[in-house]
Parts: sequence; C-alpha cells; structure tokens
Amino acid sequence: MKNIIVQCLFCGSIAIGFWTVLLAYFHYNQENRQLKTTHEPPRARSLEENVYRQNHVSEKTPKRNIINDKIDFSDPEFYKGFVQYGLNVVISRRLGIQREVPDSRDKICRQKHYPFNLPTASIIICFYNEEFNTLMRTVSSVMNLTPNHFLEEIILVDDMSDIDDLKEKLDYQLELFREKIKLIRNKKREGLIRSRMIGASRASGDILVFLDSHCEVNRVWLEPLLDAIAKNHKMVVCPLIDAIDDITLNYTASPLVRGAFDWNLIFRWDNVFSYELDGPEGQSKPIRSPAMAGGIFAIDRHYFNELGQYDKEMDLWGGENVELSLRIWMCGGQLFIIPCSRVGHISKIQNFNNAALKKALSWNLLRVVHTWLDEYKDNFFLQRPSLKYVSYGNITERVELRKRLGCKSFQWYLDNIFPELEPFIRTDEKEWNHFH
Ligand SMILES: *[C@@H]1O[C@H](CO)[C@@H](O)[C@H](O)[C@H]1NC(C)=O
Ligand SMILES: *[C@@H]1O[C@H](CO)[C@@H](O)[C@H](O)[C@H]1NC(C)=O
Ligand SMILES: [Mn+2]
Repeated sequence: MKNIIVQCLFCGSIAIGFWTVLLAYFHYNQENRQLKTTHEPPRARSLEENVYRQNHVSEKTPKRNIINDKIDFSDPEFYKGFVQYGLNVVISRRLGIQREVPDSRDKICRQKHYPFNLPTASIIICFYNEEFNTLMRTVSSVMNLTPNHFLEEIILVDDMSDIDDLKEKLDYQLELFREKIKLIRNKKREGLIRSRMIGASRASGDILVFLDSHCEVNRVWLEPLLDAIAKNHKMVVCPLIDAIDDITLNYTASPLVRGAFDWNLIFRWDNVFSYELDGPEGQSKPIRSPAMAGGIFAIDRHYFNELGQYDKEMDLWGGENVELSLRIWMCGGQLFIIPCSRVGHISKIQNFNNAALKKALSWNLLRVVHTWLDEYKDNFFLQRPSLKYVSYGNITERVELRKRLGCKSFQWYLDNIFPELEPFIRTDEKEWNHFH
C-alpha cells in the first residue's frame, strides 16, 4: 500500500506536474489522516519520513477521524497557500496573529514550581518565506507566555525571504514588541543552519532557545527548560513537541516520545519504555533522548560555543540535528526531552522534488558520517551505497574539534546511549530513492 501510494505520487509529479501531486497528497492525506493524529511528530521533514513514521510509529496510535467537512479543498486560495506555505492559509488568516491553545501539560506539571531566579533566554527564530500570521503567532505566543524577566530578547533571522508580507508589514507589526525583538535580515541565502549561527552570535541571554517559525508555545513552556540547564550547564533540552495540524491548525497534545534515527541517519520518533515512567514523576519525567528532532531546543549559550556550534559548511538543512545530538552525547553533554515544556509545531510536508534540498541533505549527512561514525560508517553506506564515493568537502576542522573536545567513540555512544540502534542492515536504497 505504502509503495503504491508513494509511486503514484512520484510518477504523477513527473507526468502531470505538481498539481496532480498535490491532489494526490490530499487524497493520501485524507486516507491516512487517522495515522497522523496524536503521534504527529514534531518535524515531518520529507515524504519519506512521513511514510517511515506512519509505518513505524503509528500502529499504536488511537484512530480518530478528523476529516473536517468545513474545509473546502477546492478553494483556490487554499491550494495556492498550501503550495506556497505548506499549511492552510485560509484558517491561518482567520486565526490571525495570536490565539490561545489548550494547555496540554500533565497534571503533575501544572503543580510544579520553578525558582524565580533562572538564567535568561534569547529566543532565536529563523524563517524563510513563512506565512505571516503563522510567524506572528510564533512570536506572540512567546511574548504572551514567557515571564518578562526570563526573556532577554527574541531574535528573528530572515533568510532572505521574498514575500511582500515579510517586508514593511513585518517591520510595522514588530514595532509593537519593539524592545524585545531584534530582526536580522540576511544579505544572501544562508540556509537554516548558518542562519541559526547568525542568530546565536547576536544573542546576549544566558540560554539560547531555538524555535521554528511555525510554532506556538504552551503555558509555562520556558521555565522547565531553563531550570534543567541551570542545574547542569551541559544539559541540552527539548520541549515535548505537540502537533498543530497543517490543514485544520488544531492543536493536539503528543504522547511522550524520544528522538532516534536509523542507519540512514534519518530522524524518527521512538516509544518511551513504560518502566521509565514509573515512579512519582510519571509523565512529567525528563526523557533521555539519543537524538533531537531538529529546530526546537534550548542550550546554554557558552556551552553552545564551547561545543562548536554547528558545522557551518552544512547547507540549507538536514543532518545537523543528528550531528549535534552525537556531539552532545559523545563529547560529555546530555540531551533530554522535558515533557512539562510543551511547544506546538506545524509539520509541513516538504517540497519533495527539490533537487537542492536533496543534494544538501546528502552532503550534510556525509559530513556527519565521516566525522562521527568511525568504523560504523559502513552501515550507512550499506543503506546508501551510491553515496560512498560522493564528496563532502573538507571536514578537517570538525575532526579537530572532536579531538580537542576529547569526545568518545561512536561505539561508546551505541553501548551507552543508543543500544536500540541495531546493527541490522537492510539494503533498501532503491526504495529510499523513490521517496526522495
Ligand atoms: C478543531 O478545533 C475546533 C475548535 O476547537 C473544533 O470545533 C473542530 O471540530 C476541530 N476540528 C477538527 C478537525 O478536529
Ligand atoms: C582543510 O581545512 C584545513 C583547515 O580547516 C586546512 O588546513 C586544509 O588545508 C584544508 N584541506 C584542503 C584539502 O583544502
Ligand atoms: Mn518545522
């Protein structure tokens, strides 16, 4: 079933063009909507990841029919907006620049108290051609739900968007929040990874908190993150990502999950062992996570620099989350998901025929493989044999960073942090290429 759908999507896009793909997507999407509900992960980065997720994570998801009669799929405004922004702009415009979302925290979390004195935070939000209201809801939810004395600033990094809404209209809107907001406009397209580094270099808060530009934070979202880092500055923490549906924009609480990946180094969500939730902390207990999903996490600013920020030779996006996750664990840090901190995120379907994104992802992953995987790099190449002799630039600096930080081996990471990454090899590159 999966293959048939994916092949239809793939062939359709070549033969009849993007509109067909989009139609097929809605059909597919509606058929599979039940699968995409509560386990909606955090970052659906590509079609192959969606398919992967639906096959690997969703079996346990309770089925819920959420096809909404009120959505007019033939509305040209809806179609145009969906192609441009990857979400339902009709509803987004209706919701406007701020709204309230349901409190998705566990009861135990609601009773927690956090110290009044915590480090301050710089919130860094990078965007590229984001829908105006969606971006503004990200900003306004942070402004509304973050205690003023913890909020050093919000740094918006515009990676050379070319949409009119994001020019004077954005400047005007931001005037309302003036003092706390810095807007940086890149002079050339830098991609997400370098844009985050640009944002971080301009930050002055104690803690850097990275958000995507299509998020809405929940109540008391920041305090649990700051508190965890205040106790251990080498602790890197992620909120639990709730799902904002790309079609209805409804907000749904997510169950506890941990971040993982397979030998393709493609991120996925993984179940949390039930024994980990025993004890008085129950559903509020921080979850040790082998990997982070991507754009949404908090890290001590000095620690981020000490740890070597990001690999600035990486392009656009992809792979940087796995690279940072490995670096954190292998070089003496820790990575946890804090379930009392909740941030909603719209999982957008990616433009799955974009050659530039595909190329950047391979390039980035190869840099991770050659820097961090030691003798296990062969497992990656068994999955992706066509990448074996592909160039990945100069990694000398990253290899030296690894030495300088005295990082442990990938074997150590497998033994201690991610024993569930089985040395099971399945050569399915052909299939993988269909998805891309
Ligand atoms: C989305 O939320 C609204 C308001 O809470 C509700 O009326 C509507 O039925 C929800 N739609 C779906 C598809 O769940
Ligand atoms: C790779 O980069 C390092 C420094 O980052 C430099 O010394 C070296 O010459 C570079 N190697 C090549 C082949 O360009
Ligand atoms: Mn995102």
